[in-house]
Amino acid sequence: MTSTSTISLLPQPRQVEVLPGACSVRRDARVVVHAAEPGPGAVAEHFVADVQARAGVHLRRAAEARPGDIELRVGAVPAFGDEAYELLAETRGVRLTAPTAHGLWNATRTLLQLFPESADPHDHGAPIALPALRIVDAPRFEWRGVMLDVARHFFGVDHVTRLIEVIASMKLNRLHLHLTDDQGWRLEIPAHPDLTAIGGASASAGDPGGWFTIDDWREINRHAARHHVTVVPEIDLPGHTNAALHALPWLNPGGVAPPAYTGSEVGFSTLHLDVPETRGFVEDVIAAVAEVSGPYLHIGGDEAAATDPADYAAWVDFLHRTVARHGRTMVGWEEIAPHPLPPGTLVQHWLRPETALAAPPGARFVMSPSRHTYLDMRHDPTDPHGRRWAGDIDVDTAYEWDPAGLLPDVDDDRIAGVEAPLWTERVRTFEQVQQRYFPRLLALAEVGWTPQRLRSFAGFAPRLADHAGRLARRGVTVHPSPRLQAEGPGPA
Ligand code: TNX
Repeated sequence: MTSTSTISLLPQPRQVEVLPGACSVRRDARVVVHAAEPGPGAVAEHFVADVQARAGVHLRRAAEARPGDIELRVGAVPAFGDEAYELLAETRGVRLTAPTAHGLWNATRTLLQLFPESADPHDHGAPIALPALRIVDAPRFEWRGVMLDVARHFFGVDHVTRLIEVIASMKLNRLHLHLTDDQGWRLEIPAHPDLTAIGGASASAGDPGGWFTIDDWREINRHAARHHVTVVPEIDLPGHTNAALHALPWLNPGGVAPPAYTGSEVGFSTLHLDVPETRGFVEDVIAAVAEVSGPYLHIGGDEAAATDPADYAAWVDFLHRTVARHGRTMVGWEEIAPHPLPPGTLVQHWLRPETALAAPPGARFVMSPSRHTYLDMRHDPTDPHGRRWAGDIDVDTAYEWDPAGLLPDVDDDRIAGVEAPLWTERVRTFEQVQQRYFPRLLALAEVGWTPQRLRSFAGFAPRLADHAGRLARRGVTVHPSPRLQAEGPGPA
């Protein structure tokens, strides 16, 4: 009989009950979907491709289950929310149940983690052995995010789609792309082609720029949707706007454009509400982004030190009205908090709890405390690439915090979730992007998913070492944290 300690799932599910016997999936098992809607069918299709890639086994699809099959059912489960699921692996087959396609997706991610990594693709006879168990699971938070700053250094569609695949395997479900900053503008806005043609050409350290066309953007959003990840576009306003001011001289008082910026200072640029073209420009941008994006629109709002404080209040008012006109939920960095905001606005906490806490009662929080989630920080003193202003963040520091503990008197229902930002002033290659994310995103995935009472670093460490190794074997670059080596076999 299997014991729970040999089962290595990450993030840790709410309930895992080991059942007697064993579950084996025959190589002629079929994947059966009981649902008329396309969502569950697409999850099954994806799962078939994942099993092929993982174990070299081609499972077929079927409409009626027989013993030994893997069934996906849409139905109620004894856990809360849209993303909940139940996974039953027994001698007579595997059954996944969830109220939504997203829940079934989560169930298939868990099931894939139960598959042996070493299933021999040439062994056509032997069934694949899984532990027999029942899992009932649901996430603590709905927002489990990763941010990539593509403005300081640009990373293209291939890199972003690969990142989506990796984060989705650990049930992270938001990808926030920081699309604009002083150093570059990275999303085509059809009404203003110079924004990208000129504003997209530069990057930090004088490195090459780049940008997403609208077609690229649609492709990223489609790829993300297939992986049950929601893309959150950020247009940083009114500060962090040198690239726009550089590209479009008429946004500047006096009409003279500043030069392109390739340094690492912040807080020196601003758009101007008293330049008559500014509002129309921002409306064009928000309309264009809303048209090709999902339910959220992040308007930045951080570090607007060059914006007159009275103007800043007018900016927040203008931005939330504009975003609401397009039916989107506004997200902004915590600096927007001390201003009137419509209910449902998401305030992203990063630096000062007291600033975030000034938010009106209807606002909710995305927790990105720099001390635990800023992945541009060094892992540890052996890490040559990281920054230091928020302290070293090794994987234990990334793990050992409670999102509900940081804002006094705010409880879980006002916390939408967690997000780890990666600022890229000094991150020049996709290899370095991965090295900054991993293994720390494995910690974030569990912070966002697993209830606090079920979490301890001691319980996490062996699973961390195991899953960091799995990532490395999939070709993902993982920083060789001392915490991995201390706990057993880490990445090769
Ligand atoms: C703060 S966090 C910033 C970014 C920088 C980052 C560097 C936030 C909202 N703004 O503009 O890139 O620090 O660590």
